[in-house]
Amino acid sequence: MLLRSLNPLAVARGDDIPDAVRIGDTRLSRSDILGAATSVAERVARAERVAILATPTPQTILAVVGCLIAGVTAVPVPPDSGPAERAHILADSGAQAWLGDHDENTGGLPVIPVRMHARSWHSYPEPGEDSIAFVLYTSGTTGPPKGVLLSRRAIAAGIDALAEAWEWTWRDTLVHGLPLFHVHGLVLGVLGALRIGSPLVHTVAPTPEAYVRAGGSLYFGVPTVWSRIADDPDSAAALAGARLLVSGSAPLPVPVFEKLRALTGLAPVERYGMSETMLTVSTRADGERRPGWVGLPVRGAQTRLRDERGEPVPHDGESIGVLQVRGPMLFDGYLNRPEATADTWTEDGWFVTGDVAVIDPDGFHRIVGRESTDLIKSGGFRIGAGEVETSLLGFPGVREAAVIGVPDEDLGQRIVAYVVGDVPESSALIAHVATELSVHKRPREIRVVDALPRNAMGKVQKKLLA
Ligand code: MLC
Ligand code: AMP
Repeated sequence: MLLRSLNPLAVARGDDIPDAVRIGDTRLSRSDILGAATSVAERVARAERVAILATPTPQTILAVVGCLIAGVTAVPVPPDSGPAERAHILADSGAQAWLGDHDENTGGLPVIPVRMHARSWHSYPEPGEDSIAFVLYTSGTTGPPKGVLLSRRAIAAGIDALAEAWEWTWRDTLVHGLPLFHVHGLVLGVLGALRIGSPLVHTVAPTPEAYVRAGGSLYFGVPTVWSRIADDPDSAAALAGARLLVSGSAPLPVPVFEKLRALTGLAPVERYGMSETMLTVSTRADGERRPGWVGLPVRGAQTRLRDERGEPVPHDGESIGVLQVRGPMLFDGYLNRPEATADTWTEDGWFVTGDVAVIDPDGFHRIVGRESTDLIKSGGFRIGAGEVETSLLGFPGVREAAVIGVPDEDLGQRIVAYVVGDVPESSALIAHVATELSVHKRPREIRVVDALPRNAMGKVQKKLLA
């Protein structure tokens, strides 16, 4: 029973863990986390949903764990989100309080500070496994981000399946420096470590030097992080003593895989996931690691390919289809969006990922790309073209805007905006998006054009822009 609990502190080992979490200069033992997070729980327990300013700090971890202990749904808010994005997240989620520091964009919510040194030892009953642990906001092709509802059951199943695939135990020290408002850095990267009982070193920023200094056995990164490490041979060589280097959230380029293998002697483990599905496919610690391929369905997950008419696509290693998945780690729908939720499920109960893939006869998966060009992955962040276009159109003088992702060595894809209108300076337009939405959603380049290519129906033909 204890092991099935999502109360991440109810791990298999009963003893304290001295450095359960190191983040920046702060070290927290398991009992520090339990005492301080339970004190948070006491102050939020009467709320249903609370927003958490998800800075890469110990306070964020205590706030999240406090919500899990109390059975309150947590809504992580990206710390660099601008007024438009933040207002949307707060209004759409219906958060009743703001856990974290005061700032000018707390939407009038009561602010509950997270006190590092407060302690409570009250014991809360384990909430039901169907209760919603998180609303995670993620971009769609159009419109503002949607709130993904993740249950305790989904999170526990997702973490346990990966622990099995990666042979992840309390003997590992996990290292990463990823943002604390997504599945990768927060759900897997913090709750995974706490549930399994493996100490976590969060490096605040995912730089090569910080990864080396941390001296762990299990490392998480998005491909941009691995590509920067591969370009820094001394840092890469210093990771040779690790057990597993895990890459995900975007495709790991084959040359980066090969460079890492040459410099560290370790072939990276690649895995595939989504905010909506946790991680469903991965290469295994004890299995083949094939460059450019993401491996096999994890325990409990199933996958299949369908063509545009919904017909089966053979798993022959060559035929391309849209990947559909199912399993206990999937989300419970988008908050307040029954139609969008229904659109992503087939009648027979599979989730349509929107990713195009190939499956070989041994069940190995290769992700070929996204079905829609309007979902961009830049530095591992998912960004909807529509959201950025709406922001650009709000800038005085901009009459039309079309946003695409173009290949980029460092970021995987780089956001480029084509704009029609009287635009003063590109930098003003870039800063407008960076401050209104969030910094990683800003175009890296603005191209002012006389007209956008449109088809007979008037629809912008983005393929011609690329
Ligand atoms: C630059 N900056 C600006 C700016 N231009 N700020 C405001 N306005 C402007 N116009 C500042 C930034 O604030 C930042 O400052 C600095 O410049 C660098 O910004 P950047 O170039 O955007 O960041 P960079 O260092 O390149 O980031 C790379 C990265 C990041 C890899 C660290 O992309 C990242 O953290 N990616 C992780 C994404 C992730 O976790 N995805 C998981 C999704 S879950 P400062 O001060 O901050 O340095 C998922 C499921 C699954 O996908 O499968 O896992
Ligand atoms: P997000 O919602 O931010 O979790 O983004 C999910 C998307 O990231 C997926 O739909 C994929 O397009 C992409 N993705 C995640 N992991 C991988 C991977 N290993 N290879 C290729 N794409 C990936």
